[in-house]
Amino acid sequence: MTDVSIILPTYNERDNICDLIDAIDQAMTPSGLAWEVLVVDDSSPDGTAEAVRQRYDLAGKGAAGSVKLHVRSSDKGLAKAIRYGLEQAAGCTLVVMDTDFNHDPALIPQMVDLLRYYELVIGSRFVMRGGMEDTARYRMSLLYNVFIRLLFHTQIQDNLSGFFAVRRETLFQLQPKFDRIFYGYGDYFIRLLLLAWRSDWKILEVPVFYILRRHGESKTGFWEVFRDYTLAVLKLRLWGL
Ligand SMILES: Nc1nc2c(ncn2[C@@H]2O[C@H](COP(=O)(O)OP(=O)(O)OP(=O)(O)O)[C@@H](O)[C@H]2O)c(=O)[nH]1
Ligand SMILES: [Mg+2]
Repeated sequence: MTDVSIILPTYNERDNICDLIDAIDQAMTPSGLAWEVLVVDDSSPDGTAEAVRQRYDLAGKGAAGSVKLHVRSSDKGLAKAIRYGLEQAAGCTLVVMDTDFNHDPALIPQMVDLLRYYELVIGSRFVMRGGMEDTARYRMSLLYNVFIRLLFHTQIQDNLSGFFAVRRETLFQLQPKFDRIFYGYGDYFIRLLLLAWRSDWKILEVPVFYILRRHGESKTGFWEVFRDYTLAVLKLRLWGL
């Protein structure tokens, strides 16, 4: 039985992915939980999948931790990759995080444990001790989150972190709405949180401090993201989910 599945969407993360999996291993092993990592790679041209294949025994059975690799060649994109990972996962608890060290893997056991008391635990830059090394982006994200909170009348501070833990049975209550949640880029997280909020889930935000990505390049330009998220948010406000 797998206790925890950690979904890692990747696009051109060759120089981060193995270090991150090793860091997850270090964080999870003392917890005594059986875990799996699912790398969901959208055919990265930089050889991300190959790096994973070379480093790990992908058929490894019986170990407390295992690594699985899924390479997708159609219907690409961050949100769709995450949905794919969630649907392939075997764990009772599901965790989603970025692969570039923005999200601290050391927090995973604590987030999983807190699901004893909460239905959704999210990493948040905007609660005490949360933050971002990139201060300009921190301020802009903070403002943007205030905008989202005001627009939807929620109390969630970080609607864009994309770092979360949830029990499978809780998340899959929303399965009939997955098509309406999982598309686009990080805006899927706004839709997921809004539904969770409206479903009265108990949500906890734990502080996460984003360090700069270790290697590789961001897939997102600021203005492009700003435009896409604003369109997504307005669509959600006007037409709902
Ligand atoms: N499978 C898949 N993963 C993606 C895709 N686009 C981005 N990712 C992954 O999603 C995560 C977030 O992407 P980032 O480029 O770090 O985006 P960001 O966090 O907004 O930007 P920076 O932190 O500034 O780099 C990373 O793990 C990426 O590898 C995609 O199209 N498919
Ligand atoms: Mg990032």
